[in-house]
Amino acid sequence: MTTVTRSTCCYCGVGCGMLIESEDGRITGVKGDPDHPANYGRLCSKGMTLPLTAQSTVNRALVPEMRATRDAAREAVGWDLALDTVAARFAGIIERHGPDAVAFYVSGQLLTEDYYVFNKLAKGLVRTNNIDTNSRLCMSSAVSGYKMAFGADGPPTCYDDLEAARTVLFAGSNMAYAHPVLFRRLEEAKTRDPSIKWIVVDPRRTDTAAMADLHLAIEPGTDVALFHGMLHHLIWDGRVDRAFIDAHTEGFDALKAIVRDYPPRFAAELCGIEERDLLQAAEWFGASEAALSLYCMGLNQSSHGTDKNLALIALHLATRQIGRPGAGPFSLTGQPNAMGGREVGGLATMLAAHRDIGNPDHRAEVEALWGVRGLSARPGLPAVDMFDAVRDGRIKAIWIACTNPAHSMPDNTRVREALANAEFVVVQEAFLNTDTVPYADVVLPASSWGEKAGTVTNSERRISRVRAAIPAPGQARPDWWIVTEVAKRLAAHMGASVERFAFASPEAVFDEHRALTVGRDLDIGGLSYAKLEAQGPQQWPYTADAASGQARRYADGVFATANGRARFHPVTYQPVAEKADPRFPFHLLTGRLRDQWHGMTRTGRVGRLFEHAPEPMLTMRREDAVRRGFREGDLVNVASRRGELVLALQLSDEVASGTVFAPMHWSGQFMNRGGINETTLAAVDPHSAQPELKHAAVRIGPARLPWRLMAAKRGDPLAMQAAVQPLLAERRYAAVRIEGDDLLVIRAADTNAPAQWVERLHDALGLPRNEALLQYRDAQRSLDKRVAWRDTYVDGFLTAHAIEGDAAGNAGGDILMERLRANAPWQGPRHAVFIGSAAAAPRDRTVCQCKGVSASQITTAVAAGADIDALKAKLGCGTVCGSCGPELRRMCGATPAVAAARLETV
Ligand SMILES: Nc1nc2c(c(=O)[nH]1)N[C@H]1C(S)=C(S)[C@@H](COP(=O)(O)OP(=O)(O)OC[C@H]3O[C@@H](n4cnc5c(=O)[nH]c(N)nc54)[C@H](O)[C@@H]3O)O[C@H]1N2
Ligand SMILES: Nc1nc2c(c(=O)[nH]1)N[C@H]1C(S)=C(S)[C@@H](COP(=O)(O)OP(=O)(O)OC[C@H]3O[C@@H](n4cnc5c(=O)[nH]c(N)nc54)[C@H](O)[C@@H]3O)O[C@H]1N2
Ligand code: SF4
Ligand SMILES: [Mo]
Repeated sequence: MTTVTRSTCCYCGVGCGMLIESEDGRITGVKGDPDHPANYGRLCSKGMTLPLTAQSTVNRALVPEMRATRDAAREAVGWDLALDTVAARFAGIIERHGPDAVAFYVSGQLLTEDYYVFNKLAKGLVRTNNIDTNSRLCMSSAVSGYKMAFGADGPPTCYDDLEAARTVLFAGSNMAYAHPVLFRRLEEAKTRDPSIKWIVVDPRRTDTAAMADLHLAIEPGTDVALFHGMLHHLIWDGRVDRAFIDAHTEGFDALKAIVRDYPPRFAAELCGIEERDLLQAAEWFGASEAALSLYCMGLNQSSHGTDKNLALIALHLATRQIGRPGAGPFSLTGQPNAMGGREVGGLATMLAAHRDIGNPDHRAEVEALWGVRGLSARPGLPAVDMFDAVRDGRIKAIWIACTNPAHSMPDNTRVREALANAEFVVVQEAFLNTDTVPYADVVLPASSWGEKAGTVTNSERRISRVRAAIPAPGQARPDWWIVTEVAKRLAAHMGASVERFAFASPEAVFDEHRALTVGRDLDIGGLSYAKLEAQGPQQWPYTADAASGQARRYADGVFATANGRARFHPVTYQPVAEKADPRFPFHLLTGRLRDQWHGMTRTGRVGRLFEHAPEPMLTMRREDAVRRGFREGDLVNVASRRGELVLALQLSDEVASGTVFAPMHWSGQFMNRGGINETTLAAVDPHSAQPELKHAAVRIGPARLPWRLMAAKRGDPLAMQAAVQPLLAERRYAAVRIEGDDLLVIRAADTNAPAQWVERLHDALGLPRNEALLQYRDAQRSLDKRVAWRDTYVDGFLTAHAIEGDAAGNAGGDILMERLRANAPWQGPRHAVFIGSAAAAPRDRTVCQCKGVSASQITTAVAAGADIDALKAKLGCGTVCGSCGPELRRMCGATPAVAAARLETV
């Protein structure tokens, strides 16, 4: 019997409602919830494949683990011992060194209830504000921007504005990849009404940009100059709303004095774009009936991210593009519960329910509600400073939950040094093979998507229920439970009341959180689990006397500042923290791919999700590559002042000359190094402390690695991946991926043939060493080819192959790969399996994952005259989740009216 459980997707901030299907404690399927107001039944490629990520417990954290000393291996222990140990070690360190000697580093992927108890533990029991989260890397500039401009955090807009907007400005957001279901809503609105204008501000021509009416491919980091140039045009053309400015804002004249220095021509020059394009953008924005801006990491992840937010918000305020349907500055949240984290005050610089640590009245309110005294008035350390403090010993113990900082923090070598240096590290994880887990003294196994219950808040301030469909595997427990169990033990050590953490359920936690919001801007006094059950997901604020939540804020022009006026801030354009120079001449941009999620602990379990981008690549402009003698697929060395790694080259005209792009996703789990953050830098924004993850200066050189290996084997891909993972770091380049349901593919390269490594890989993969193995060695050409047969060649099925040697001799790799993929008995003589023309076509990229349609099928159809509708009808691509739609359109050559020469007025 199939059970259906209503829940929410655990990936992005769109917050799609999902119906999880399960049978006998196993998740069997998932559908979009037709009644959820975020997605109305839609899901993207990642959401649709969630059940596939939950099929196996390989690499899941199933039992608590501990190690006796730093050099010892971790061993399984009971929950009681693990919880007692964490509490005792924290208590000891707090007693010896004070509360600020411990820290908590948590995540926007925790549920609100998990987040709440962590925050209460740190701020209310330990009395340290050293609790920060990966949202510092993600949303903190948006938080600073909103607070400085409007007096309170949170977007004024809602998802219905996507359909009501007449001009949509995407600023540093690749929504086609990062918020796909909302992008579907925008696509549909524009199809219905093609007069809607899209402007995309992004140094890269992303799939989002390729669909725009106007793509402003600005130089990295120049957004403030662009927005000021646009505002300059609107001011001196008399297009600002002086009445609104006078009645509802302050600080305009100071900003105007600064904007005077950014005439459009000069601003366009700073941005590296045409002046007429800047003017066109200003016209479409300023004169629109409703202009909506959608912004994300291209603005936030900057050493001037707050300024970028403020300059964009200033455009909205000056033209009164706010407070009515379809208008407003809409910060898209990345993680499923980045908003919930902000609500419970889950950052080192804030208190519960949007209160401030530095405000004695706010502290007193929280003290009264929690029944405690002496909340710390000292702001805690934000992420980058926190790990620096761990590194230099000021912080002795750190508890990390639901995030993988050894991968995702900038300059992550520094973070690894910090973790190696810490006295005590706790990692609360659902999966064991992340780059952070090896540093753990204690691993606390957490239940994860489909197994846990609580609430999350999406980008439009909408609170949805998350429900468990199946029991957690092994002894994994929900995050809120783990935290309260440690908190009770720690309270006992500290002589504090254990009662304060005696929550019986997530609902009890939610009710306490709700009480703290009453009277605040995010008041949810009227909301409860029962109401969410009866009325479905609701937006905040939702006060006790309200019949529903509030879709839009500040519609009356009254803002959350003390005097009710929104504030302009006199910000100026500042360049990126690390300028390109002759030694490091390239601008490195980083970001996301369509089908992978962050460190890939979940998406990396599904073969299908590798098809769109099988290996970690560096994208470079074709001309730049030709000038350096690089070809598509070449391995290149990417080096910054901090670190280096080898990536395969992808040539494209999507990046500008002098700029390269690397995805953030790969880590030590799927490659030999800790990923692109070995090269990024920890420069942060002065207001938000958010690091500049979007930009670093790098040098790109050839990676001279003549020894190559290509191997693949059929079997349980997760088990094989786990066995191979520890070997990856030993090679100069190594990447592993899953193909289909049961193939693991490994590629490696190095300067010399490594002694013994191939044999260890052979054994890790479980290749046979009997007559089921056929091996061919050519010492002269230093070539070694192996094929493994199912059983002993009886039925002729290949189960694996490996080929290694000098690059020149490697031509047979593709043909063996094809023979393995064919999964049919080999017909010829055994030894002939090695022979074949090397002309086997390299594997095609899959564009449509739902229907398995490849790039070459699409290009062939397009060459024969197919348009997007014909592609859908003929090949079926783009007809299920729609995530490939933007790419299909781009492949059809539907190029946007970029750099429209004419200046139209709307
Ligand atoms: N598929 C997928 N979706 C995701 C995630 C994922 O891992 N995978 N993660 C989620 C999370 S947590 C987040 S935060 C969001 C992020 O969502 P987005 O911010 O939309 O995604 P990114 O690719 O990080 O960055 C967006 C764009 O910023 C551009 N950019 C770089 N520098 C600049 C600049 O100086 N100015 C401007 N204007 N643009 C610049 C980059 O070229 C990039 O295309 O995605 C969420 N959704
Ligand atoms: N260069 C570069 N770096 C970046 C970015 C970028 O654009 N460029 N983006 C930054 C941004 S915006 C973000 S948000 C971060 C994301 O960076 P991380 O937070 O490090 O990313 P994830 O891989 O999602 O980490 C979540 C971890 O939680 C685990 N997990 C999953 N479910 C549960 C659960 O229910 N409970 C517990 N306890 N654990 C669970 C997962 O296995 C995973 O290891 O990366 C940042 N780093
Ligand atoms: S858009 Fe995709 S990843 Fe984001 S919540 Fe919806 S289904 Fe999940
Ligand atoms: Mo994020």
